[in-house]
Amino acid sequence: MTHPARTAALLLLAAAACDPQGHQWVSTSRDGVVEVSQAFAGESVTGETAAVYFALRNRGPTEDTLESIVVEGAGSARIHETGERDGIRVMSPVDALPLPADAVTQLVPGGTHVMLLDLARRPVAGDSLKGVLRFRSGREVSLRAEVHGLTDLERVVNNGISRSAG
Ligand SMILES: [Cu+2]
Repeated sequence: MTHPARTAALLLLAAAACDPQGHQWVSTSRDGVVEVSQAFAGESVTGETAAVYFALRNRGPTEDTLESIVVEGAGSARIHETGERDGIRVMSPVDALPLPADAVTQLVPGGTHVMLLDLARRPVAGDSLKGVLRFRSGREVSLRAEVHGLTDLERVVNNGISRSAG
C-alpha cells in the first residue's frame, strides 16, 4: 500500500539532500560585479542577537562599500569588527565595509561579521535567514544564510546557568 503522506515526506528528504549545507549558494548584483557566497549564521544562544558570515567578491575595477544590511525578522543589522582590548575580545560597530577592487572580502567568526539585533524569534540550526545587502554604488545583493548549531558553546552556557540556578 502506498501512503500519500509518506511519499511526500520522502520527496522532501530527497530535495533537502541536494543542498545539505547551502554552501553552493551564490548571489550576485544585477550587473554581476558584486557576489555573495558561503553565507551562514551561528545559532543564537540568547535569542536576541545572531552573527552572520559570508564572502563578498568585488569583480569590478573600482572599490565598492557595503553600507546596509536588512534581514527578515531582525530589527536591525550592524557590521561588527572584532578587536582586542586589554587581552579581551571586543566587538565594535562600523558604519561601512569597504570592498577593494577585484578582491574577496571574507566575514568570519572571530573577525568582521554582521550582527543581527532585536530578533523576532530565536534562529536555530536548520533555519535560513534571508535579507538584502546594499552597497554605496547602488548595487543590491540578496542574502540567504543557513543557521548552524553552536552545540558546544550552548552546552557550556546551559551548564553555567543550571549551576548558578541550583
Ligand atoms: Cu558582533
